[in-house]
Amino acid sequence: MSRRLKVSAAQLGPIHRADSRKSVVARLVEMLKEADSRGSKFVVFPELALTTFFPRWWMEDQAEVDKYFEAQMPSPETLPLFELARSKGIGFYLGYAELTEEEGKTRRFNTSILVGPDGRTVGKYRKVHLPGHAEHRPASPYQHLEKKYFEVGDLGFNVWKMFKDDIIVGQCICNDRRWPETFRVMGLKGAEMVVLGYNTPTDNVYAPKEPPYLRVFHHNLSIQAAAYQNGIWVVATAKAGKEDGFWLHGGTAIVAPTGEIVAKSNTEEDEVVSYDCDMELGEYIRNTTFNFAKHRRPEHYKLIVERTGVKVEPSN
Ligand code: CDT
Repeated sequence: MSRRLKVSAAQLGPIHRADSRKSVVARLVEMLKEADSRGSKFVVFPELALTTFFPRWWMEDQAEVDKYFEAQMPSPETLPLFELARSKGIGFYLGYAELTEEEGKTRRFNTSILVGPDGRTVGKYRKVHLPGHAEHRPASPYQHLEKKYFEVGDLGFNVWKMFKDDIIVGQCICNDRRWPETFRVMGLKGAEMVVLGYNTPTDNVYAPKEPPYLRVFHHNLSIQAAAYQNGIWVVATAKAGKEDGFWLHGGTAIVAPTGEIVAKSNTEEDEVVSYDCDMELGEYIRNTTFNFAKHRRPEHYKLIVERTGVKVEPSN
């Protein structure tokens, strides 16, 4: 019998500042029910799926910032989602802002978790590639303050065995998808599927001349290349639409190991996108062109881990 996994990407439309956690969780619950009615066993929700994308605002009062964070997961507000998923035997990925006390220190991360079909959290990831800036830029139409509100993730890129067929699942968050290193590390750990959520502004606040169509093109380019170059399934779920007056692009997509988009959203609202994934499809890619053991040449890749930025070094 072939190994298959029916997944659903549960795209969220806008979540406004005034929206309560309870109302958001009710939307997630509705989408999980829809995914269940389609026979999905895995649901992928977006990055920071419980609140508006708050890093767009400069806030000086830490108590105000902390209202967007979760000190507990599941929390009383999110418990209905966990309970429903467990009762249906569905696993899920959920992004949220994590507030934690570790070794007497308060820490804040942009986090995602993988929850198994039995309701247990099997894996946690803390975003590594934090985009944006840390200082207030009053002249900018909005901020992108992930570097102010979050620490760089400290858990690395890991994979977990999930579901009855022990499918090897990895996770990352938003901006991570633009970096090939993200997927290659998980590919080297045997990932068969990588899931992620994102909040991507339709305009590039750092390059206002970049047209919106290029934003979606770069999103697709990144996840399609990652899927093909590692022979894996990629599920990427957006928070989309005009949120508190600021536009986030949609483009939720399920990408096959061939690099082809096999299912995608066509709205910027709450929308469930599903696909029945053949987990053997990537095998021929992982055994031929991207047979890592046979063809990789790490002795020529050392700079990738030794150097962060560019230093011009012509050989002539
Ligand atoms: N949330 C997130 O990581 N968004 C970034 C926007 C980059 S532009 C500041 C992304 O890569 O989509």
